[in-house]
Amino acid sequence: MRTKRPHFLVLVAAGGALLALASGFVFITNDTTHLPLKWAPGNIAMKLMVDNSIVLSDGNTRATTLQAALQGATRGWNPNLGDAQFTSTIVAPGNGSDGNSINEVFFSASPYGTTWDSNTLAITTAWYNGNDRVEADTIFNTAFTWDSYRGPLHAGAMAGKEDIQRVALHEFGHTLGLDHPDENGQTVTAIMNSHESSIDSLQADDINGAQSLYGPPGVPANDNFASATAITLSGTSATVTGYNTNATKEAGEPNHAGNSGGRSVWWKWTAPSTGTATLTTQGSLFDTTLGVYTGSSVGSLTTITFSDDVQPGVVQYSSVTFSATSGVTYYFGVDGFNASDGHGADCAAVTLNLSFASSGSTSTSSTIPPTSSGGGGGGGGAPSGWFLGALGLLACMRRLRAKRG
Ligand SMILES: [Ca+2]
Ligand SMILES: [Ca+2]
Ligand SMILES: [Zn+2]
Repeated sequence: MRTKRPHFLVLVAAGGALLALASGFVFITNDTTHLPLKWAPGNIAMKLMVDNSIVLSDGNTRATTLQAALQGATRGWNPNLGDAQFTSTIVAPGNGSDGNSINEVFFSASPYGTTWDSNTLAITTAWYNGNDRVEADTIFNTAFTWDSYRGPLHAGAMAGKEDIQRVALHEFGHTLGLDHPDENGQTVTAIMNSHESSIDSLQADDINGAQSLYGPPGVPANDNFASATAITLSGTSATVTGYNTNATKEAGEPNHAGNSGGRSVWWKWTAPSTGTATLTTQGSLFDTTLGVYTGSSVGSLTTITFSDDVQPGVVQYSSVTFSATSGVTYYFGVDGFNASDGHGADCAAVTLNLSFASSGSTSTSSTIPPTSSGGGGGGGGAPSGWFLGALGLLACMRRLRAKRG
């Protein structure tokens, strides 16, 4: 079902297995699955319905400064994204349409018939289908005087002028799926903070956030079974992270959890003794599948166990418990669920959590209950470790408030 978000629910990484992702960045999420809303791999086409003739202070037009924010080799989002790329088309200035499956950027005095909050510079809409973003329009507020420049905000000749490019970098971060760190309990230097500032370019936290959704450029090192990354326990547990963006499925590779998948990555672990191992993908940012195998080549594996969703369609991470034998190497394949919607397997940052309880010298055949994954928050049926909070109506970048007396 195609849905327009009535408001944003956002999550922050909180404790336990999520620590590896606990930076400032936060995501726009699906209310049911609590997973980030992101674009399927491929191009994100943007229609720039803005002026392309008047030259601004930095030599750009409105259209080309927006293109620099989207695609610029040094300043734009594209060079940082692994499996998605913005494309853009410049057309005559005009007004977009809400819900037409076209990503439109334009200036308006009344965004889709609503009244601007006086401090709001721009907004970005969010339509989604499942965990997939399907439309994002960005609208700039014509109540402000717009230019394009670098450096300090409103300084010198730029007094009273807003910088289109830094606001665009922020809004296109919303397009990608990022929300406001500062309004979600995070203190970090980021273009994604809710107020404009002298920050005029993407910061490390912004890039880390986007790459957790779209991966860094390139193919993950543990794409192939033969290149599985070894896991070493620290005490009785280990948490490892990676990406399955731009990963592939090999010839002869099994379907993990019975799903065709298509973007698998691999880890391996040799049991230090005989006991019970519990493995989950909790903290991964997409709908995972997980398989545990033994064997020496991808085409002749023995399946030990597998998992798709902890709660189908709701809690979409995977969890298995299996009996491990001392000295045996187990292979863990993590793939994305392939919903056969033409986008292939889901993909983003992977978190894999392993815990192990040795049965020791007094081993019996009794089953040791799986240990619960760490993490705070969580009440009311929400998956442990995810923290939810509510925000206002639309993603926006607000103007600095007037100086207090
Ligand atoms: Ca539209
Ligand atoms: Ca693979
Ligand atoms: Zn914003």
